[in-house]
Amino acid sequence: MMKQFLRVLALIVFIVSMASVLSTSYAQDNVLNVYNWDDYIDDSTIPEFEEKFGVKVHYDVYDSNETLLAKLQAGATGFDVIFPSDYMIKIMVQLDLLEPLNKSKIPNIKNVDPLFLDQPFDPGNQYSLPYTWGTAGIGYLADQITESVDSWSVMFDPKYSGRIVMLDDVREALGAALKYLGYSLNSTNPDELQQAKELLIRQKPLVKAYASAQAEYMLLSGDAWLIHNWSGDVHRATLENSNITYVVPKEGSSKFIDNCAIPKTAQNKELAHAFINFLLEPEVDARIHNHIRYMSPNTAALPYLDEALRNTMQKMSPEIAAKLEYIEDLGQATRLWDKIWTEIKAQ
Ligand code: N2P
Repeated sequence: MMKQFLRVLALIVFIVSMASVLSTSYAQDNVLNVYNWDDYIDDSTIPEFEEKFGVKVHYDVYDSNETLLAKLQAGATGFDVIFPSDYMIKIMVQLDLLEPLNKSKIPNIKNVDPLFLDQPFDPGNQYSLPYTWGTAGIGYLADQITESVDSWSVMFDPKYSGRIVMLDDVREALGAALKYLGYSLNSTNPDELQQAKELLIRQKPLVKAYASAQAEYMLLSGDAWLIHNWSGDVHRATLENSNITYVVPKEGSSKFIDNCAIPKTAQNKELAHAFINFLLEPEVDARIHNHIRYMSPNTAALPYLDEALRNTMQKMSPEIAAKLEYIEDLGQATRLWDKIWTEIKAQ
């Protein structure tokens, strides 16, 4: 009797411990942690991936490259797929934070327009593949701002005090001020940077908020009339309010390519590759871009893109396009930029 009881007990202990071993490995193999920019995916891609691959995706968002970098540098190991911009890929490679991609696991690379491959920030796409691209500029309410808007000057006009929102982003905000002053947005010249700093300090009393993710909603609610923001976020807002207009100022601005990459510390590199490959499926890519309203670097997705979005992609004038710059790594000057930004924010 006693023996039989012990045998049953042993069996129960065995089953419980096997179940916990199995569920641990299940948890590791079947969970993908994605860390993306806010508002950078449609609603069906994640559930569709979860269903197709029988996995669970944890999805979290950030609103600047610097936030993403700080998280990784602070030792966060919970991310399997991230979406740094061009210059941030370069910085992360230098800091040895990225895992080389195994291209044999991403056959959909064939769908990517070669124009967006092999860029100076990642020669040979060893660590990254392009996800989307766009520009920074000004989104405004055309029913409130009746003058023609073609220059950064509106963002410094006291008439619009309390209605102006600037990106909460060191590279973009200081970069816009530098462009308005006629300098490169990658300037490391202390005198030029001092002028940009003074300009932003003079502007500060007019600024309602420094905001990135929320700016589009402030424009939609009418709390802001002029927002410094990225193209897709403003274009998405135009679908809800046709008074909203996006312009790239004539002095020039930033352009970017945001990319999929896998951190070195990722826990599930296999699934991370599968996810990147999934994002590059033509229909998936088109559905995402039809929603986020940024530009797609995926040639195979073009036939599935909304016509309005395709037109936006072709619309930019060559003169303005020539004045756009990619943000670049500032090297040693990063400290000076950060110091200036902190001083502006502290005003
Ligand atoms: C999306 C943010 C755009 C990213 N909300 C700019 N690199």
